[in-house]
Amino acid sequence: MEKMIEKAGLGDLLEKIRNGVRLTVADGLRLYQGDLLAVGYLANLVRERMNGDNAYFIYNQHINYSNICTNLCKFCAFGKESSSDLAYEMTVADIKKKVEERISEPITEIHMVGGLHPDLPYSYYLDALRAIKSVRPDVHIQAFTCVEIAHLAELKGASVADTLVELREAGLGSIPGGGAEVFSPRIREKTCEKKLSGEGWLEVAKTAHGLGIKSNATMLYGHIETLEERLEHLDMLRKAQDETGGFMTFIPLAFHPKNTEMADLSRTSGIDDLKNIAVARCFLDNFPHIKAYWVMIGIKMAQVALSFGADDVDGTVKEEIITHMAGAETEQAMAKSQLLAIIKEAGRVPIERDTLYNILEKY
Ligand code: V47
Repeated sequence: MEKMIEKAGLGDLLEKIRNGVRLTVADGLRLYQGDLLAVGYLANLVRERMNGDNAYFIYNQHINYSNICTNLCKFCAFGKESSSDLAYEMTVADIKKKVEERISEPITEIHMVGGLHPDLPYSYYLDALRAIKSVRPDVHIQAFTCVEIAHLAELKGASVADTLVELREAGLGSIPGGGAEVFSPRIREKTCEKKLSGEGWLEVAKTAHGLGIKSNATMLYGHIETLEERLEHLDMLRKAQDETGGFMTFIPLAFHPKNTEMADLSRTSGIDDLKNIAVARCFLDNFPHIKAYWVMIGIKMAQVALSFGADDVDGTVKEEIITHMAGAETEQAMAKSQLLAIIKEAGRVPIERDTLYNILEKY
């Protein structure tokens, strides 16, 4: 194996990784450009050092309360204008019903995000959290991306910190990683000019961390971003994590072009999907977990990713909408038995976790 790494010209990075030396942005670029198996081997070293053979999953439910959105990002097939035939919005009673419908299942997390709705009042979001908790008092609610949190603070007319404190009192447990896209102003200008800036996204995340609220981070790759812009994004995340330690997981999100304004682009390749996992694992030395989100890269690729740096495959999900509107051909839900089977076949130990990575059951 080491000969293969040498042959791939990555011997010095093997040394760095073995000695726990932080990789530079230039090192990260070489990994993106390097041989897949060599990069995967390096990522696996880090993965096994940090997480052993553990492969985490969660029994969760996704609720997308509304797709009505004022940002209308070019890469998104989910967001709609309120006048669109495809626009929808759930009432708080609808949200409650969604939770009640699956009350017999051992769900430990509700993942709830939506568009930036122009009219819903601030009270709606508090009521939605309270309604979920009224049905499932013990469930962990991971809700509202940093972009939504900034919007809610504006609606409330208060600081992000005060808004987060109130949301937490209403039931918010942690913040999902969406809305990060690619932090580069060039990419934001071209694909999501109305969206909160990269700095703004990081400020919300750091404010949450300061209050003890954990969060995740994502990167939407495979559209018009350069490798340098990916590394710049990862570097900004790594610096923020050095400051707060509040990120749990990094999730690379594979761009799905169908039904978006960027539909002329191709879907990501298998090699790029694995490289994004592997480079992230090597570069983000201060992120405890790297998630291979099976909804976006497919269950087969997520399984292989467990040998390329990933230690988490997300979970049962159920009723995923955002990626499926953009042409995903994966299932919209996964049975726990299937998750167990694919993890075991990959030679890893399936660990059912809660949102904060407390171990619920080892299989
Ligand atoms: O913010 C939008 C992305 C995100 C497309 O934190 C697209 O554990 C691909 O962030 N093709 C929402 N991606 C999903 C998300 C997420 C999912 C699962 C787990 C977690 C977590 C976070 O999806 C959006 C955006 O970046 N997205 N459109 C598209 N066409």
